[in-house]
Amino acid sequence: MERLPAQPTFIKGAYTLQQLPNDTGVEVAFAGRSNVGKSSTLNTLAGVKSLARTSKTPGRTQEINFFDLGNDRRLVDLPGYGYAKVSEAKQRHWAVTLDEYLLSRESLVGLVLLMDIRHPLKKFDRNMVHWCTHAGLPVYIILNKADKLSRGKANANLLDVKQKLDKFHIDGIQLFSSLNRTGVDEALQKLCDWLGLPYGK
Ligand SMILES: Nc1nc2c(ncn2[C@@H]2O[C@H](COP(=O)(O)OP(=O)(O)OP(=O)(O)O)[C@@H](O)[C@H]2O)c(=O)[nH]1
Ligand SMILES: [Mg+2]
Repeated sequence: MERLPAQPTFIKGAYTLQQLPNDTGVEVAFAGRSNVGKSSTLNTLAGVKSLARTSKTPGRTQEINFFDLGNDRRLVDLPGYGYAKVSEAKQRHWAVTLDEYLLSRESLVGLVLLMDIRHPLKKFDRNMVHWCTHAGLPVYIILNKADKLSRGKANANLLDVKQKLDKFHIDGIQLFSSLNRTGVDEALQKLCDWLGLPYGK
């Protein structure tokens, strides 16, 4: 399968929790540190090049962006965490908003947590995995930008992260690259599973 079986369309960007779309149906959110490739991954999986805005400069996504897949299914592109040049007040706003979103969002069925395969398991990532497993929110890990490493090194890092998260109940972990399409099929399978969409090769 090359892309999701339903074509996503942009619904809206929310800066505050009051602006979120109705909390019905099911949605899957993409989280991770700034610049790990959340928006790019979403675009690759959707099969639409510029659905979510991407950028070489960290801090591109500044709102919680919602994409409609039809039948009350949604994808959610979250703002990146930990970009120093974003003002402290704004970072605090996002930390609180993100916490609240994760805590209260009933339609959220799973979180895709992206990490740069070259720098996995930073403090934010550990906190997120910890939090999700305690809150009972399924978390699936994508080690992104796998094209930046040799296949051997990428697989070694995958194994290492897996082992380090051994005691946590993560839903799965995989390598990914938008550049050479490593792991696209595997990620689509997970998304379809979570969203209740048909999956076919
Ligand atoms: N080599 C490589 N670069 C990638 C990949 N995915 C994303 N990038 C690059 O990483 C940079 C950041 O990508 P974004 O998708 O904007 O990252 P983001 O996580 O949404 O960033 P914020 O919205 O700022 O948090 C861009 O320059 C992308 O081209 C990948 O699989 N491989
Ligand atoms: Mg982004």
